[in-house]
Amino acid sequence: MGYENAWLNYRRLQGSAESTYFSSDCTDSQGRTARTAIEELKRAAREIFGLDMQEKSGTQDAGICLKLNREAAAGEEGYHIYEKDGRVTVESAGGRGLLYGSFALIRMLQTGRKIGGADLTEVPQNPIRILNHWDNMDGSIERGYSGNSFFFQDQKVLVNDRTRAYARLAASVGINASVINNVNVKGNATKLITETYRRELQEMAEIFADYGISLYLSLNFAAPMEIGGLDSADPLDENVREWWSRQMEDVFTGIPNFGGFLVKADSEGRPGPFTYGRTHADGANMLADAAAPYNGTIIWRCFVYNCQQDWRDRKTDRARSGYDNFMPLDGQFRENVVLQIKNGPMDFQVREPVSPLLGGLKKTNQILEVQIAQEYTGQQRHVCYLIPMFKEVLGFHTYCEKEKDTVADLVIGRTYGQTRCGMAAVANTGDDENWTGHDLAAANLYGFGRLAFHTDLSSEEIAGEWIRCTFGMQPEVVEKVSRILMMSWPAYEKYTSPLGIGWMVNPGYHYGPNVDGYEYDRWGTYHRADHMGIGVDRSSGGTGYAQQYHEPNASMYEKIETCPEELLLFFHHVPYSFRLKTGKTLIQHIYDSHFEGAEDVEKMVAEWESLREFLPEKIYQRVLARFEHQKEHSKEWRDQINSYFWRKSFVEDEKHRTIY
Ligand code: GCW
Repeated sequence: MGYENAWLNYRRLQGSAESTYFSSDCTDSQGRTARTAIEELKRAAREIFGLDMQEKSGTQDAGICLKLNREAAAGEEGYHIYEKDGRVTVESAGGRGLLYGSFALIRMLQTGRKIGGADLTEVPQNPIRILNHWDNMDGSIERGYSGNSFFFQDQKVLVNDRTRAYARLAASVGINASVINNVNVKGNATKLITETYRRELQEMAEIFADYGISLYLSLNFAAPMEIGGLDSADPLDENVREWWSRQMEDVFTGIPNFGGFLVKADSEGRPGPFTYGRTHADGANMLADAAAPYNGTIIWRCFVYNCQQDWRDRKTDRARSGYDNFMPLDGQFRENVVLQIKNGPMDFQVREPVSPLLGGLKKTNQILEVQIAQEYTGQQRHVCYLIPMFKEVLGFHTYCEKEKDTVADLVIGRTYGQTRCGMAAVANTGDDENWTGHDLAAANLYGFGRLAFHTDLSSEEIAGEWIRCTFGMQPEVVEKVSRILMMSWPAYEKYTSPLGIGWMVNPGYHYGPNVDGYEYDRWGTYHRADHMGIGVDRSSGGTGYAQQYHEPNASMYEKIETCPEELLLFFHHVPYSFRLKTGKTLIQHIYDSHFEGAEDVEKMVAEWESLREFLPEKIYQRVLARFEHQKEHSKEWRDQINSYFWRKSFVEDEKHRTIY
């Protein structure tokens, strides 16, 4: 199946003064990413200006010059773009910087920014900017809503022109690392570290390297037993350590530009160090010692919780588990271990508090893990632009230090000076021709890359860039699609939540309303609604989760009066009669927000319908079809949740609307 160019949709610019720069280019770098950059500029010259760009040798007077300067202040991945006397220079200390700078130069054209007089320096803030693909060897994708995998099919690794197209898309927004297989490593995926798939992975790694992307793999902690013939995977067992050392040497020397491994252990049935009474530090450090000779990185996920919980038990709290498991290990991990921490303590719900591990850990490398695969946020059948959520997380003050205490400070490495840290996104891609299922979901993939590169960018700026690159610069399109994106996350929260309650979904699928879907399950996913009220008491009198935060956050969450209202029911069990700051009772807020959410979808659809004349009919119709579904489905959410709480509380809707 073919694929489209997503935001690299270079469209003709008639009679633009900028075309003078794109008549010729030159570079003094022989590196592969500089070569890639030159090819990209030529493609832009051709597709945007219809020009056949001439390459000049060295740094002669060309329209565009990619200048490698090892002393450049922008560093290896940063770039300085400056225009003088009719020629524009992209300067960097490294090949990745020249590539990112070239994409940035082209983005200036796509977004209508003038090149003349330009003087722009950008240095990526997050050292690691990584995509996690939960792709399986059979070609399926766990929590994938955009078709099948383009990395695997029928137990084989795929390397083809789509591999290069993927690397080009990722690099265009500054992604520098990618994990191609599911963290739930099963069956043949365990063998990805062996000779079985070596040739294809070498080919893929070479293509990734052309775009400055390091290939990573998810590994199976039980591999020594499953493919190594050992009878243990105990990280303190000498034979196991030996085995991993040999494996790591084989992989790191066999696959060029290989970055390291992502590990999900002792979680949801995956094997790990707990099996042997060892800690996660024992497990991670064993792998880190084996990878250290190659400067390999071990990314260890903190998504660990006791998934055997009894729903009757009100003391066990899944939200506590990340902190309880990993805080005692702070400072025990090797320098080449990075803990990957989900933005919230539960599991990518439409709204969660920031994980207290972020700001809790002071002596451990950290990566923030967010999910752009919309597992719980509409599965790319509902539009839900998540960058505003990520901005809230990044801007959250953890009070771990007197200053530089935000999540952004921590994962950028500004707080404690780490360099092995950054941001990860569970990817929303697949082999659909538009890459992301819903055309508007590409804004989350684009946005994650741009935000990881530059956490100070606003959600609106990112949306505006993406819209112009994807749909062109027609003002009405830019204005209305931006309005749709910016209202979509709040709308989704209104008709599927309220106030920090998640999990009201069909078990397993995580789609569609089912208020009690997870209420009696073993996963710790409860709302505890009764005829008087709803919510989970996580204050000291309840599970005590609120106390895992630094002051003043702990005290803020501890009390109903000071708890931020958007998380009120995550931290407290609240009577339906409770009056919110709006003066509304909680139950009236539940009714109102669900009616409003469904109305918001009607507004988004109307905005989109008014753009028909400005959009390619195929894309217009493709998005409209999803909007039609979202319109009906948001009403289903509204009516099921409102009816549930009307029947539980028997409190009339003050506006006497139809509730069933
Ligand atoms: O969100 C949950 C998903 C699982 C996923 C797990 C994880 C890859 O339901 O499908 O497994 O979290 O993050 O490991």
